[in-house]
Amino acid sequence: MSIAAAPPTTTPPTTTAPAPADATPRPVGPTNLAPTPTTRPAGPDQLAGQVPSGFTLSAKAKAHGTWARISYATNSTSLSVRISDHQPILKNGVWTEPYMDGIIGPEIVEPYKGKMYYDAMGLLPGTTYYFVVTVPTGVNQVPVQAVGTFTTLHRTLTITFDSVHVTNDSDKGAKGAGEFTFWFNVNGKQIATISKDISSDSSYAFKVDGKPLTVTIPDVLNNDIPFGVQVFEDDIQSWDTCGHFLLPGDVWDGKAVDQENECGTWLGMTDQYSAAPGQWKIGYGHQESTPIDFTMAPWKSSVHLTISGTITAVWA
Ligand SMILES: [Ca+2]
Ligand SMILES: [Ca+2]
Repeated sequence: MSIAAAPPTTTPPTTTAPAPADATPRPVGPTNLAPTPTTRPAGPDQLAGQVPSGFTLSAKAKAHGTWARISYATNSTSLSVRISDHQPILKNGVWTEPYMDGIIGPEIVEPYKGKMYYDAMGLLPGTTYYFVVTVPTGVNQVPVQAVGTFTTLHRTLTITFDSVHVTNDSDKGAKGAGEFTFWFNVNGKQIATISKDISSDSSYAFKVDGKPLTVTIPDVLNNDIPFGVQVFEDDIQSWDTCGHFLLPGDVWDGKAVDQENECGTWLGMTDQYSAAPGQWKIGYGHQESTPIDFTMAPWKSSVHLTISGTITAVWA
């Protein structure tokens, strides 16, 4: 596993003008978004009576999937960062967000040596945002701001059902290994069926055609992804009639069967991947590229087993 995008290790530029000579092409908005206040198309220098504040500022953004890092350089001891999905406008010489309800911020940031950045968390994937960084200045001083835009990365989700560990196959003594059938369902679709005899205190790694049991879902934006496993342990004898239950060879209709009788044991287990941005969990925020492990186990049953799997988000 790896974090896809390591934090920048380079020190941000320490001069203010012109724009920082970073190698990253600065995205261009629908209209001219000035990269630094020094290239402001109109405003401060046309405002009568304003004097330079002496503050310097430059800023740039690096977008991830659900967060972005705004790196800046300034000689100010304080500044504010505002992130919005609305394009800022230049009004009376000041960059402002038209709806004044930024998605994030304004956050007051106090720069100190070694941490000249602000991480905007809780963003949506595949979405364009704008940032406005502002150094507080006096009313008679030329505003010191940096603006820019970035687009968060798209998410491709991979769900892998790794293995099952059976602690009790429900088939006592000489009845032999449990005769299991597993139906796998992801996002409302059956993706695989596997039948396998597995005895108590043993594990089985799921394979389909010799490959891991994996499903990939492209471009997961803000929709949660449900998934589940249906299990049947077969005890059918020749004289039993179990016609209306899910049986090997059937297609799972999505209804969870939770039943135990002389014909066998049916279990339904479900879980879901939450697409909402999170901050401090594995698989979210700074750890958004770290695989999430999951397990599923029935609560009450003569069959005791645990299914293990992994969910991985890839951002591009
Ligand atoms: Ca049984
Ligand atoms: Ca059995």
